[in-house]
Amino acid sequence: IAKPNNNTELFSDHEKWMARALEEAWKGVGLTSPNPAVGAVIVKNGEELGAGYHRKAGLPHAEREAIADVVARHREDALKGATIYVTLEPCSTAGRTPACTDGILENGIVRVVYGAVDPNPDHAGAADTVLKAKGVEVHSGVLEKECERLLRPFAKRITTGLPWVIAKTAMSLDGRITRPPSEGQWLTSPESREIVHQLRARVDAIIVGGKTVRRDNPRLTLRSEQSSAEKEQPWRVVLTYSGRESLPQDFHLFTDEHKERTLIYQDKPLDEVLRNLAEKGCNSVLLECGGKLMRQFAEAELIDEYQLFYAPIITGGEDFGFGLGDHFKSSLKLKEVSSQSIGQDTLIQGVVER
Ligand code: AOF
Ligand code: ZN
Repeated sequence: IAKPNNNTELFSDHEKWMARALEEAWKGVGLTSPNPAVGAVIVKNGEELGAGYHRKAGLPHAEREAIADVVARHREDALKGATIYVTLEPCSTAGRTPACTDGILENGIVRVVYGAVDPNPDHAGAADTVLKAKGVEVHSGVLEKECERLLRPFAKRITTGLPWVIAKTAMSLDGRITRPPSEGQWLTSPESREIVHQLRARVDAIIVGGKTVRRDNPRLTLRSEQSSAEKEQPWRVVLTYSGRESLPQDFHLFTDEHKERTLIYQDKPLDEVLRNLAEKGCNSVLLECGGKLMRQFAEAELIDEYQLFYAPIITGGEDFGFGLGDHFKSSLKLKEVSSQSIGQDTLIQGVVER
């Protein structure tokens, strides 16, 4: 379907600048919980005047970061008559920080283009009314899908009280998560393990079972270059039936410099654990557990996204990545599926259809 001719220019321009705003927003992924990752760009006469992203809850929102960037690089009145592109609808009430709609109005910005409506019921859709009443032109829904994708973890928590759950498993082609005992512990290549580290930097908590802890004595930490003053170490969550005493007290999780970021849940329903993590401000969690626990999360319909790393080996053995047992009531179906080569491995990603 052809777009209306006279709009083609404007439309593609909006998308171009929104793509820039998304680029800014991505810098904040993993840093902003319980807030969303948001990016903004300010444009006038076809030129970028400044940009910014939300860095941390309690710090200025993306819009105010971008405004401050323009003021730092140009004169303050450069903002008069400008357009702001923001991945999320600007907030219209004060929270930890003042309302962004006020910042937009005070600085003489005349046009607001945003991607996704704020899933936060305090704001959802309110910006349009507030801004239009003061004569600001508002466009919404530009690159909406991409903007919503970025917001998913926040949207899930704020609308359901549960975090966005990513299940990560490294497996042999026959679906096993351990190798013959005479071989090393790793199934996948160093390249895949690097991707897993990047994944950890995007989430707020990592969940494993007691069995994995006993077997691997994992650290579940970010690499030093990924952690910073801004990025807190994700919570390291251990689910156990037999309690903390059953886990070796000299293990990394209990002795290293992040030991206060280790949480133990004993005998708790999985949704209760997730709810509790959401209450602590987690928008997203990563499951790095073994087959049995992974299966329980899947059966309880708590998994939102899969990241499956397949190593080009066939191992046999008993440790299936998704546990053993009867069929599920019905298959989980994935959408937005992609596959890519990572070193020798194949990564298959997908989002669970609900
Ligand atoms: C952000 N960053 O760039 C935008 C947000 O407590 P506050 O003041 O930080 O407000 C958080 C809410 O503001 C958040 O739930 C979301 O609805 C809205 N927009 N939040 O953290 C941003 N634009
Ligand atoms: Zn705001």
